[in-house]
Amino acid sequence: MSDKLDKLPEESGPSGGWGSLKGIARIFGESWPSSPDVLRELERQNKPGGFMCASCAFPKPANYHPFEFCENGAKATLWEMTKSRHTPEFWDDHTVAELKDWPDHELEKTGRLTAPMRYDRASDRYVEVSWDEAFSEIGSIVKGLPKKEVVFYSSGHAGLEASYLWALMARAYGNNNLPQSSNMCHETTSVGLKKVIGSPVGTILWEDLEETDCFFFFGQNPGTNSPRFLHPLKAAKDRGAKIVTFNPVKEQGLVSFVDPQNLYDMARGHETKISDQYHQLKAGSDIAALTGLCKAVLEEDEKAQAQGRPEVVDWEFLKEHAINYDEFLTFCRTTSWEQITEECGLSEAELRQAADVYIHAQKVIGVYGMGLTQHAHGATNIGMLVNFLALRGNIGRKGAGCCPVRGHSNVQGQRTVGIAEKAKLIPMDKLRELYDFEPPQEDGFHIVDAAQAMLEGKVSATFSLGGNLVRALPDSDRIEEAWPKQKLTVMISTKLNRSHLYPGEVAYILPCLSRSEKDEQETGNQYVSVEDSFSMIHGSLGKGAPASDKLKSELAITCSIAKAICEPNPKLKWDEWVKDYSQVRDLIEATYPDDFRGFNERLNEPGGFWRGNPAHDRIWKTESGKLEFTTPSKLNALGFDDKPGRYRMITMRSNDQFNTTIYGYSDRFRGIEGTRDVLLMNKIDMADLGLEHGDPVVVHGDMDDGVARSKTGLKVVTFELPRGTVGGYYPECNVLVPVGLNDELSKTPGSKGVPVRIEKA
Ligand SMILES: Nc1nc2c(c(=O)[nH]1)N[C@H]1C(S)=C(S)[C@@H](COP(=O)(O)OP(=O)(O)OC[C@H]3O[C@@H](n4cnc5c(=O)[nH]c(N)nc54)[C@H](O)[C@@H]3O)O[C@H]1N2
Ligand SMILES: Nc1nc2c(c(=O)[nH]1)N[C@H]1C(S)=C(S)[C@@H](COP(=O)(O)OP(=O)(O)OC[C@H]3O[C@@H](n4cnc5c(=O)[nH]c(N)nc54)[C@H](O)[C@@H]3O)O[C@H]1N2
Ligand SMILES: [Mo]
Repeated sequence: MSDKLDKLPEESGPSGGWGSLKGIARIFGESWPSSPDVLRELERQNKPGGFMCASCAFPKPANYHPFEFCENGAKATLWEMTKSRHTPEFWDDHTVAELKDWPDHELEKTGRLTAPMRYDRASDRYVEVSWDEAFSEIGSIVKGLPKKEVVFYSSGHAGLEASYLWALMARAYGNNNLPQSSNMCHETTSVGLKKVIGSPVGTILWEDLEETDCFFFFGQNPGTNSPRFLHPLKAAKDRGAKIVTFNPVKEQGLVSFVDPQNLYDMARGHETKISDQYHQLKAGSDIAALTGLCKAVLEEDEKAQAQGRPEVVDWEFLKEHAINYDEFLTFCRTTSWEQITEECGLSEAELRQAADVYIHAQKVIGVYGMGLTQHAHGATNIGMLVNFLALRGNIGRKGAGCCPVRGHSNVQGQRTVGIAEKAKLIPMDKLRELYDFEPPQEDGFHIVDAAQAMLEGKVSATFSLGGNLVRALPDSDRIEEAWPKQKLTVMISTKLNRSHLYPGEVAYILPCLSRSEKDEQETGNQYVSVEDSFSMIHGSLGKGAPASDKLKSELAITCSIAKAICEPNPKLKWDEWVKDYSQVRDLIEATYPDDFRGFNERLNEPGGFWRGNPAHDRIWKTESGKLEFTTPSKLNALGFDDKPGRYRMITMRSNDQFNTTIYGYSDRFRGIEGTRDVLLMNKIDMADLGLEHGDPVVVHGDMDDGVARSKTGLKVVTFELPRGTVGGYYPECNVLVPVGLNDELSKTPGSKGVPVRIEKA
C-alpha cells in the first residue's frame, strides 16, 4: 500500500456527489457481489418489507427515496454480499501467527466465513467442525467455569429477537455479564442523558427534523457516519434553517453536500452549504464553549429585560420543568470570558455569534456524537448541551430537542430488550414469572469492567455476538496479551477479524447469516427487527442467498449455545423459538408491554413504529421528576491536566471504514489517501517539534498511570486542527487509549481525549 503523503491533504470535494458514487463503485468492483440480485437488494434497503441497513442507526423515513441508502450503507451491504468466501481450506496455506501481520482490511477481505471452525493449537490453524461438536464442547467447558467469569458481549448488529434471547440466555445461565458495544460509545447517553432528562435516548422524531429552524452540532460527523442525515439537513437548509457546528476537525459532511439522489443537482454540481458557522474548538473543551454560549444567552436576556423587550431565556419553562438552574446560571455569570476563551480556543466574538443564531431560532435541535460522549467528563458534556437547550425551552417541543446519533444499526434496540449489565434496568419479576427461574440480582460487567478483569486474568470465557473486541477496546496491546489466556472464546461472526487471531485455550468461530440474507426456518423466511436512533422499530426481511449453506442465524446459534450451557427448563423453549421468530416478538411484548404493544401486527409500519419517550412530551423520569441542570466542576471534559509537551489526541473514523472493518484507504473527505498510519497535526505545533509533513513519529501515551504505551510507524500530516489537538485513526491508535480513562458516570472510554507525547522517529 503506497501512501500519498508527498503532498499536503487536498481540499476535498463536497460530501455526497460523484465522490460518493465512486466510493460505492470501488467497493462494488472489489467485492464483486455473488448474486446478480445485488442491485435489487440495494433497492430494498431501508424500506418497509425490505431489510434494514446493517450500517448505522439513522432513522428510515416513512416517505422514502427511490434509493434509501447512502454511500456507507451501500458499502456495508456490498461488503457483506461479497463474492469472496473464507472457507476452511483457507487455512491450508496460512497460520494464525502469519495472519497477525496482515492489516485489518486484508483479514476481512478474505470473504464471508462459511463453516464453523475450531482453533487447532498444534498446527496453529482453524479447522472445520460440525455445529453439534461445537455446541457440545462449548457446553461441557462452560459448565465447569465459575459463573462470574463468563462474559456475553454483543456488538449492536443483531436484531431484537436474537438480542432478547442472548440476554435471557445470560440470565438463565446465571449472570448479568452483558457488556455491549454501546459501553464504548453512547453509554454516556444511556446514563448521562437519563440522569438529566430521564430518557436514555434522544427526544426527537423525523417530523422534528422537518420542522426545526436550527441545528447545533457537537462532535458528530454525519457525512461519514450517518450520511442519510444529510438529506434532512439539506432540506432544512433549503427552507432557510441555520446550522452551527462545534468540532475540532473541519468535517466535509458538515461543510457542503451534493445530493447524489438528485440528478439535477448532480449534473450542475450544485452544492448545499451545510454549516453557517463552523467552530474548531480544542478537543475536550465543549464545556467551556457551552458555558460561553449560555453566558451570552443570559447576558442578552438581562439586556432584553432592562430594555423591556421579550425575555430571551424561557423562564416559564425553567420554573415549571427544571431544577438546579440557579446554581448553573451563577456558574455562567461568574466564569469569565477569559477563562472560557482560553479553554476552548474560540474568541468571545465567535461564541456570541453562535449564541446569536441560537437566540433568533424558534426551534433548535442539539445533535451530538462521540465528540461529546467519549471523554472522561462525557456525561457533563451532555448535561451542558441539555442546559443550553433548556434555557430556551428547546426540549419536548415540536421541531426542537436533543439528538444523540447512535452507532450500530440496532445498538439502541439491544438495550431496549434487555442487554444491560445493571440488574435494576431489567424487569426481573417479569422474567421470573415468564420463565420460572431466579434471575441473578448482582450487576454484571460493563465492557470496561470486563476489560479490566481480562487484564487481571479474571475472565475465563467470552462469547461475542458480532464485534471485534480485541481491536475495539482501549489498551489493545494489553488486551491482545490477555485475551488468549481465557479457557474459551466463541465468536459469532460474518468475517475474519483480529479477535479471531487471539484464540483462547479452546476457540470457536461460528459463522452467521447477515441481515440481507434469507433466514429460512421451519415456518418460512423469518423477519427480524431493529430500533433506530429515534426509537422507531422496523421489521427487516433478508431475501439474498446465504453466503454458505452451513450458516446459521444469530438467533439459532444463540438458542443452541443457550441449550448447551443453561439448566434444562421447560419454559425455556430454545428449539421452538428458532422455528418461528414471531413467538419471540410475543415474549418481548410480554416482557416490555409498554414499548412493544402489538409488536407483531405493527412490525412493518412504514417509517417504523414508535415505542414512545416521555421526555418528548416533557415528562421527566429523573430522580427529581424535573429536568436537572448540570453545573460542571471544570471547564473541560478531560481526565488529565495540560502540561508542556502533552497533546490531546482524538481517535477518529475515516470515510472508508465501519468501526474495525476497514473498507479501504481513502479518507476522501479529509484528503488522506493510501494510508491510515498517520498523525494529524497543526503546522505550528509541528514546527515547535521540528517536524515536517511526512516525517515518521512515535506517539507515546502520557497518562500518569505507570503503564508505558507507544505507537510507532505513523507519519505526521499537516492538518487544520486547533493547536494542542492531534488526530489518529481508530482502531490503530487504540494501543494509546488507557483502559482506566473513562467517563466518570458511565465508564465510556475517553477515546476523544487521550494524553500523548510526540517524538520524531
Ligand atoms: N461509515 C461509518 N459509519 C459509522 C461508523 C463507522 O465507523 N463508519 N461507526 C458507527 C458507530 S458504532 C458510531 S458510535 C457512530 C459514530 O459516529 P460519530 O459520533 O460521528 O463518531 P466519530 O466520527 O468517532 O466522532 C465524531 C466527531 O467528533 C469530533 N470530535 C472529536 N473530539 C471532539 C471534542 O472534544 N468535541 C467536539 N465537539 N467534537 C469532537 C470528531 O472530529 C468527529 O468529527 O457512527 C456509526 N456509523
Ligand atoms: N479509540 C477508539 N476506540 C473505539 C471507538 C473510537 O471512536 N475510538 N469507537 C467505539 C465504538 S463507538 C464502538 S461501537 C466499538 C465497536 O466495537 P465492535 O462492535 O466490537 O466492533 P465492529 O468493528 O463493529 O465489529 C466488526 C465485526 O463484526 C462482525 N460482524 C459484522 N456484521 C455482523 C453481523 O451481522 N452479525 C455478526 N454476528 N457479526 C457481524 C464481523 O466479523 C466484523 O469483523 O468500538 C469502540 N472503540
Ligand atoms: Mo458505536
